[in-house]
Amino acid sequence: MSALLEKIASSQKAALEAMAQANQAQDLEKARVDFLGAKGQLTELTRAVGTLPPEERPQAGQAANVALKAVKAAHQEAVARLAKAQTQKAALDVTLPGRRRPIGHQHLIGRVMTEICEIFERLGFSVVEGPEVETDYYNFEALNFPADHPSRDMQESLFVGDKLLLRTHTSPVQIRTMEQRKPPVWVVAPGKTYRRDDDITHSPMFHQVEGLVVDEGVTMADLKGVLSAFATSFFSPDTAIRLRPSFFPFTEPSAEVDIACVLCGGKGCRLCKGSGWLELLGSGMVDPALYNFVGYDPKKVSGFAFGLGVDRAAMLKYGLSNIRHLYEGDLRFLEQF
Ligand code: 2NM
Repeated sequence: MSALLEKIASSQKAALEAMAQANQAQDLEKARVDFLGAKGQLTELTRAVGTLPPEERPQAGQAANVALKAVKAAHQEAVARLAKAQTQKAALDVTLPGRRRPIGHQHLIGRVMTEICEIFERLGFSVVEGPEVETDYYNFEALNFPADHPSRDMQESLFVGDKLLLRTHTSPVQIRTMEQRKPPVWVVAPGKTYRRDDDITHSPMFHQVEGLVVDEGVTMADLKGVLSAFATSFFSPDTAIRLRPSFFPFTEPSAEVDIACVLCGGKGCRLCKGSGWLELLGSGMVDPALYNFVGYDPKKVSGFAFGLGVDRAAMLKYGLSNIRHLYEGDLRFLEQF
């Protein structure tokens, strides 16, 4: 084999390698000029075929043509490969908007608590707050609880000291308010409350809104009117209420307030256990004994009070069967509100 044939073969090999390895347009262009340009290696070798003795020319000419064809094809292939990489890069559109992070929202309990307070504010009440760690005096004594009342027991309440406990209701806030203000008093006290309770319908920490109205000439009719207005506003405009006799140490008389069942409307179903009614809150006329603790004159003023479980109200309004749904932080539950 002639020396020229060998040179053509090795130049073809080098050209194919350079084309295949080119990852940038300018590398590819350099390889094209080096091998296929006017003064490129393969171009020169092809030209050199004419200087061979006539009998060697056909074989060398054919080899040069085959080499040129193969290297040109490799060049085309490399051009296409680089163009494709370029469009893939362009597919990353940096002007597209970013992925949105999900935004949270206020917890169902907080929202219902706010909603309840707003209803009472529209009725003329103002919102008052107080400490969650309370003294025995404000939590029990001034609320007319006898010394041997079962809820004063360690089994029922969460004590943090001898005469200090986590408040078992927000009523102490009402006592503190009466100490500070003269009648007329129209207040609601929302907040966290604590009891030694933990089952499917009880949580050791729960939420209450308690209300208190004290003025001259306040009667049980006012109590029923206010609580009826609340029930129709919170549930639906046709929600009926009824008062059932009950007992609380701080009210006399006392009444449990029921609403017509939110599920069956009063016909009787599984939720209301066939009665047509659901217990919503406790209430009553403030026991005059309380006025002596706060310096009000029981002969001049009268009032009513009520206590509403926010968790329970939320469960009734949204048809929840298990109080734990409110406290487990499961997004599949919370995202529905
Ligand atoms: C209830 C039921 C009945 C109540 C009483 C008072 C206070 F301090 F003013 F006397 N606040 N809340 C009350 C009355 C609470 O909860 C079931």
